[in-house]
Amino acid sequence: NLTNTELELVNVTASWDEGIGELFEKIKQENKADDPPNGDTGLFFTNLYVTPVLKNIGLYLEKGKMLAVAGSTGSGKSSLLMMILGELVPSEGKIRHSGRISFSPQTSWIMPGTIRDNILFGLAYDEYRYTSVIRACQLEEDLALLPEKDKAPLKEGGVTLSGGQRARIGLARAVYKDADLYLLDSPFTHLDIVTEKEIFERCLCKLMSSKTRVVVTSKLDHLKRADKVLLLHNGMCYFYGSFSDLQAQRPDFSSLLLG
Ligand code: TTP
Repeated sequence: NLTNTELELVNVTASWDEGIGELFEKIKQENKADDPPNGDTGLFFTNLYVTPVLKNIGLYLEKGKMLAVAGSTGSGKSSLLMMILGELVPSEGKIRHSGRISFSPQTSWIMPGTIRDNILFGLAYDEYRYTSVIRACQLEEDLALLPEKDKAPLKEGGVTLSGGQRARIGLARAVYKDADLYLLDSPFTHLDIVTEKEIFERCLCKLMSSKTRVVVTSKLDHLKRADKVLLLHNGMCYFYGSFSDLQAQRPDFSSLLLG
């Protein structure tokens, strides 16, 4: 029943090597190869061994809840978002979500145009919505310092953004868009600790409180505030559940968040 569930993944496995699953099935049928060794979800055939980027991941997220996806570098966090987006097709398992997705990539791209154009990104200007997003993403002060405010042109001859400004414009764009599911890939890169804390509170927790959110972040404070935590390790689910269960079941978990 998906009525109150916005996102569901059932035993999902995926590899970036395109079509390798089909290839394996073909080879396996032709050669009657054995199944992979015990408990190993890799595709195994003599010299062909492909390690999936995500292995047997299962989760569900209710409408309006926040899932924090944590794990060391290369553990598959971005790949998980790409898979929910449909960019990475699972070789096994099922993914279900009920609607429109707004995605903010790890590195947000800026198109030629004004700051406002870059936030609206083709959508109609709604003053209340726009102002709320600008405030929640801490962009008010940045804009106040520019003579042309949010009409300042970016790129050629225009304002050069700092990494943090770019990140916040990317986040503002994703939040401004109305969607059923928000996928935010490391939205706090390039931000100092104070700004990160403010934006997490004001934007992700308050402004987006009724939204279904999947946020890639390994910050302890964020994991504590999220409704669910998925901790990935080498593409596998090391833990999935509430933060209190994480502390109880995986007391050593913080060692996985450092890298
Ligand atoms: P990621 O999914 O990018 O891992 P991550 O998001 O946990 O890492 P980071 O915190 O550093 O951002 O990468 C997992 C593996 O998948 C890695 O070997 C690179 C590979 N990969 C691709 O081949 N293509 C892609 O588009 C992505 C996103 C990852």
